[in-house]
Amino acid sequence: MAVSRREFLRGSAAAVALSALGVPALGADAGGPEKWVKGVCRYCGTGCGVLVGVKGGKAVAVKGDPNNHNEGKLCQKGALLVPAVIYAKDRITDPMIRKGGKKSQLEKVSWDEALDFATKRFKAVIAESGPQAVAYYGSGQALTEESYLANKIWKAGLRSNNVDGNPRLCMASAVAGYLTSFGKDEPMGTYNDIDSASCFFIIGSNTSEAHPILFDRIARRKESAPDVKIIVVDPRRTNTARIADMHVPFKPGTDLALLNGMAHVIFRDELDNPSFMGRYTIVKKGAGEEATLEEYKRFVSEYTPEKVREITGVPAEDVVKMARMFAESPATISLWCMGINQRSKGVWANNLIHNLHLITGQIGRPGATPLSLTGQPNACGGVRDTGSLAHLLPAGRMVENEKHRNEMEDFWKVPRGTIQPKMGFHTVALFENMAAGKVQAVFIHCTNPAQTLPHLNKYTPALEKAFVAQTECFMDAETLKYADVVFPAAFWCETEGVYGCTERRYALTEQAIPPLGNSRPVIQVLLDFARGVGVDPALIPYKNAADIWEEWRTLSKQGPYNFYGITRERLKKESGIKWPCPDETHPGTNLRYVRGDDPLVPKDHPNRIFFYGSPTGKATIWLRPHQPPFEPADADYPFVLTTGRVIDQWHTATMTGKVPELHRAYPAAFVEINPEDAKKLNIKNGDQVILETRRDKMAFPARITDTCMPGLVFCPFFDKNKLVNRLFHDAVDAASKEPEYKICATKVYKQA
Ligand code: MGD
Ligand code: MGD
Ligand code: SF4
Repeated sequence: MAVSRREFLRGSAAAVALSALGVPALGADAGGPEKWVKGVCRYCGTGCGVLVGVKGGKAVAVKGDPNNHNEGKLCQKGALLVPAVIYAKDRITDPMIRKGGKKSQLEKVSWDEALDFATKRFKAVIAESGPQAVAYYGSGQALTEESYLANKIWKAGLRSNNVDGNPRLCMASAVAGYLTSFGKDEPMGTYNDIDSASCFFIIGSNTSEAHPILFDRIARRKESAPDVKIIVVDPRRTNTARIADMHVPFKPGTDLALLNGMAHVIFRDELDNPSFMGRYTIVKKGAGEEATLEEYKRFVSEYTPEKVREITGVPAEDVVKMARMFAESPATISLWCMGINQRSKGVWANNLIHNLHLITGQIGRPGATPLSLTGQPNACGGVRDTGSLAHLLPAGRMVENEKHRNEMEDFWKVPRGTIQPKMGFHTVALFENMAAGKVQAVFIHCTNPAQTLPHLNKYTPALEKAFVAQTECFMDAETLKYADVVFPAAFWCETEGVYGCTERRYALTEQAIPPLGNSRPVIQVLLDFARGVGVDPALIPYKNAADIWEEWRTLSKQGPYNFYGITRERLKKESGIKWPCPDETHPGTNLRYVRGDDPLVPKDHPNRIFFYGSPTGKATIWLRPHQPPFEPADADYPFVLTTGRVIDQWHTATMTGKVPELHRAYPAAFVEINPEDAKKLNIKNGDQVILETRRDKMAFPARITDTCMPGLVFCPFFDKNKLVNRLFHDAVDAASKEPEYKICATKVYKQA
C-alpha cells in the first residue's frame, strides 16, 4: 500500500464515520421518516445500535444510534440494511412444502398445511425412533427469545438434547477457553477497555473487516495517544495489520508455540507478576491435574525464542519484542477471533492468551483484559447464555451435571429426570448422525448449513436424507435445496427481540414494521410447531417474546449470569445494558469479577478480583504444549488454504449480496496468492487457479497480493457458486468440537 500507516489510520476511521453520516437519508422519501425505532444492527457481534426510519408502514432509512456504544456510527453493511435487504425481490413471504419428496419443487401452501406437514413428520419420527432422532440446528443470529424457547421445547418438551447451532462453528473454543481458565463463560472486559488500553495484542482477528466499528474505535485510540502500541499476529497482512506497530506474520497453526514463547520471555526477563499469580491463580496441566508454578515455568522455559523461530518462522528478536510490549505496557488488551477459535487446538490457544494476562497481571483493570470478539450479533446473549448447545443448559449449566439438570427441571416445572442426562450431538456429530440415519428430522433456524458446514461433500447427503424444516427469509439460501418445509420468517425489525453482543451487552430490537406478506415471527412458529408436536402447553404459556424474556430474566437471578435488572421496559428506554445487572437500579457492569464494579463480588471480599465462577475463586494458568494443525502442508499438498471474510459480504451473502453497493465490491470468490508463489507457478492476476485438496478441487480467479505470506492462499466463503467448504476437512477441537476452518493442505496450480 502506498499510503503511510498514519494516513491509513485516518482514512479507515474516516470511511466508517462517512458511511454513518451519509446514510440516514438513504431510501427516505422527501420529508424523511415519520418515526425512528430503536434496534441493533442485523450483522456482526460488534452489536451497533441502529435507528430504523419508518414511513407509511415501511422501513425507509437507517442510521446509527447515538446512545449506543457505536455513538451513531455504522459500517457500510449496517448502513445499507434498509431498504435493499428488507424488500429484496426474493423475500420468502409464504410457507412452502415439497409434497413429492426431495426431488419435487417447493410449493406455496397455507400456514396450517405447512405446520401440519412438519409436525406430523416430527411426531412420527419420535414415535418410531425416539426423541434422539430429532434435532434443532440454530443460530447466533436468532433472537434470544427464539433460542431460549427452542432449547426449552427440545430439552424439556421433546426430551432431546440435540440442540446445537452455528456458534459451534464460531465461538465454541472461546467458550471452553473462558470456562477452563476462569470457571464461567463470557468476558470480563468490555469495549470501554479499548479507550484505556496502551497495547493491543490482536491475534487471529481481521478486526477492520469483521468488526469495523471496533476497529474504528481502536484506530481512534491510537490516534489520540501515539504511545499506544498495536501488535497484529496474523499470517495475512490484512487491513488490520496495516495500522500495526508490529505485524507478525507466521506459519499458520503455530500460535501455541508463539504464545508459550512469549511466556518464556516474560519469566526469563522477570516481567511476570508474582504477587498477582500468587493471589489470583492456580496452575493445571493435562486434563486438569494441579501443577505448581515452578512446573509451569520449567515447561515454558523450553520455548526459547530460537525454538519458537524454528516452529513459527518468527524471528527470535520479534518474540522478545512482542513479549516485552505485552508485559511492560500500562494496560494490554488482547483481541482475537476465528484465527484462534477455528482451530483443532482452539481451546488451548484461548487458554494460552489468558495465561499471558494472568502471568503479567494484565487483567481486571481498565484497558487490561482478554476480550474475545464474537462473530454473530447474538451468539453470546442468544446461544451461549441461554445454553442452546448440545452440552449446555441455561446460564452456564451443563447437561451432564445432575444438579444443574434438576435446577432447570424445577424452574421449568417438569418432573425430575425429564432432561436427558447425556449431552446431544454437537454440530459435526449431528450431521454425521443425520447422514447415518440416526437423526431423521431437523428444524433449521436462521442459518445456512448447506454452504457453511465444513467438508460439505460429506454433509450435504445428510440434508438429503433427513426431513428438513427450515425458517428462512430469502430464496437464494443454499439450504433451501434440501428443505422439505419452509417457514417464512419475519425479518429483523419486522419482529422484536434481544441481542447480546461481545461485551455482555443486551439490547432490544423493537418491531418497526409489520412482517412482510405472510411471514411470521419465529416465536409464533416455534410455539405452533411445539403444540403440533404435542409439547405440553403448560410448558410454553407465552403470548409473545416479552413473556419469554420475563421468564429468562427471572431464571438468571439464581446465578452468575444475573441480569434480573434488565427489564423489557429498561431495554425499550436504554440502548443496551451490560450484565451482571441484578436489580433495576443497577447501571450494568464494565469490569466483571472486580470488587466495587461487579455487583456479584461481595463488597467486603478480601481480594480485589474474585473469579466467582470458578470453584476455587481463582483463575487457572494452563500448561499447553505446541501441537501442529490437523492437516499441515506437506510434499503432496504444499500450500496452506485458509478461509474467512471480506468487509462487504456477510457469510453466505443472502443479505449483503442484495445490496448493489456491497455486491459490486465483492461479486464473486477469488483466491489470494503471494507474488512470489504466483511467479513460481506462472500465475497472473485473474488467471483461473485450481485449488486441489484431499477432498475436492475447484477453480478461482487469482488475486496476486502480498496480503498472504508465501505458502499460504486465502479464499472467502460467501460465494454459493464456489462452495469452498467442499475443499475442507472436518477436524474439530477435541474439547470444543469447533472445526478447523482456518487450515488445510492444498495443491495450487494454473488451470490448463
Ligand atoms: P476471519 O476472516 O474469519 O475473520 O472475524 P475474524 O475472525 O476476524 O479470520 C480472521 C483472521 O484469522 C484472518 O485474517 C486470517 O488470516 C487469520 N488466520 C488464519 N490462520 C491463522 C492462524 O493460524 N493463526 C492466527 N493467529 N490467525 C490466523 C470473524 C467474525 O466476523 C465472525 S466469527 C462472524 S460470524 C462475523 N462474520 C462476518 C462476515 O461474514 N462478514 C463481515 N464483513 N464481518 C463479519 N463479522 C464477523
Ligand atoms: P448465514 O449466511 O449467516 O451463514 O454460517 P451460516 O449461519 O450458515 O446464514 C444465515 C441464514 O439465515 C441465511 O440463509 C439467511 O438468509 C437467513 N436469515 C437471515 N435473516 C433471517 C431471519 O431474520 N430469520 C431467519 N429465520 N432466517 C434469516 C455462518 C457460519 O459459517 C459461522 S457463524 C462461522 S464462524 C463459520 N465460519 C466459516 C469460516 O470462517 N470459513 C469457512 N470456510 N466456513 C465457515 N463456516 C461457518
Ligand atoms: Fe453492523 Fe458490525 Fe458494521 Fe456495527 S460493525 S454496523 S454491528 S456490521
